[in-house]
Amino acid sequence: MEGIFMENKAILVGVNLNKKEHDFQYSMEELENLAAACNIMAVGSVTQNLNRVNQAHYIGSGKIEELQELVEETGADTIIFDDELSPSQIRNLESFLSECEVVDRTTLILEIFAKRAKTRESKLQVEIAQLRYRLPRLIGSRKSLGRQGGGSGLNNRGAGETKLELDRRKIEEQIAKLSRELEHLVSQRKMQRRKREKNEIPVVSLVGYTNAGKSTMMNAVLESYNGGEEKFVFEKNMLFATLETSVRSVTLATNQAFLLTDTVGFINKLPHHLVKAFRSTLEEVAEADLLIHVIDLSNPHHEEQRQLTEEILEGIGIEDIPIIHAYNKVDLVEGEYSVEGSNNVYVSAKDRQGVDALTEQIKQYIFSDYVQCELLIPYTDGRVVSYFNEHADVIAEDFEQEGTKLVVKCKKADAEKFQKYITYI
Ligand SMILES: Nc1nc2c(ncn2[C@@H]2O[C@H](COP(=O)(O)OP(=O)(O)OP(=O)(O)O)[C@@H](O)[C@H]2O)c(=O)[nH]1
Ligand SMILES: [Mg+2]
Repeated sequence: MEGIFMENKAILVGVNLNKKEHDFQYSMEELENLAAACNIMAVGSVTQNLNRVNQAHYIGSGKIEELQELVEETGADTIIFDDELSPSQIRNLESFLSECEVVDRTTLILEIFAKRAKTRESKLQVEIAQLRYRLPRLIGSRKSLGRQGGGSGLNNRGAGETKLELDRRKIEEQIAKLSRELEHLVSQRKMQRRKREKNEIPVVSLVGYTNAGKSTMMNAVLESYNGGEEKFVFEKNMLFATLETSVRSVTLATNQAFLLTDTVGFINKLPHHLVKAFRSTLEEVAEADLLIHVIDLSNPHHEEQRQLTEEILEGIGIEDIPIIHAYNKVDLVEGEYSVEGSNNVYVSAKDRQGVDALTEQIKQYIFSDYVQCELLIPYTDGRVVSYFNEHADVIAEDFEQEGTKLVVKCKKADAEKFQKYITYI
């Protein structure tokens, strides 16, 4: 399937609104990466400074001519716009540029998500987002409708060619059907989660911009504390390597356990259909006890990426959860580094550098209700000693005449539960 795109050559088009030069260049670079992730090679770009985009065709008419010339020169077959185009903008542009397929940033992101989705849940989420995006764009767009099977296929893939033949009502029915299935899966997962809550294991979620190193960080922690016994998660230098949330349990040397979750990465101009479709995945983040915001310090745009991630988190209603900023990839940063703000740790997930410092921070947040106490447990209650050995950080163990003397750091709740054995707190 991927072969289809190999020969695709595209021209990237962007509008620099109000001359926000820095952001703009970055956005265009990112668009090129998104295209590459769809196996499309950028062979040129057309940009325009505007105070607001052209309602009818996004860029001005003069620019369209320039674009046409560039298409002829380069033999490009696809034109990619850096912003989401309205249905009528796509239609108008296609009538000017009849030889090319006109797509936008959203199409690319949806395409990448469709390619990477593995579980039934994420497949459903992507398919629903694709159908929602496509629905208004099918109407009246004779060309896209007649195109299935031909063209580069960007508008036709993922949700399946046959669905393009469906009329609006049928697509709506399809969205409803898939949404019901998704809801069912989500409610199943909620039940599992509730079970976990009963066990009162704290949950720590890794969040952040795509490619920041969340999955690598997860693997670094797993390797350090679980001896690599747990299944590692997929890490790769590509946008949106992770689409599904993975949960692993981590047990520290102090017997303190927590669940660590790896999540989907964010990106600038994340399509709103996708945010909506991935809401259930993101909701899981909202239930975490602590967030580790992974930031790629080696990326010159890390500050923008940090802000964007925080905005998305706010957008899904995450405000009260404590956050640790884990500045990652320090091995790539030359010279001194230090970023303003509190709760910062500096790590190289790849080189396993700073992982201990990060876990120390994690411990301070999620195990803050631990207390140190001394207990004397009669030999007849040996099971209590076993309990503390499994659930607490045992600092000292002595065998005295009356029983086992333990000095432990344990949960407050445990100290209360076994109060009668406590000799000193
Ligand atoms: N040099 C260096 N590279 C790193 C470090 N951490 C991660 N990487 C690399 O960065 C790339 C992305 O890492 P991932 O862990 O997949 O990133 P992610 O945040 O999970 O990305 P998504 O799943 O796409 O959101 C991989 O090629 C990693 O090897 C680091 O500390 N130093
Ligand atoms: Mg990942």
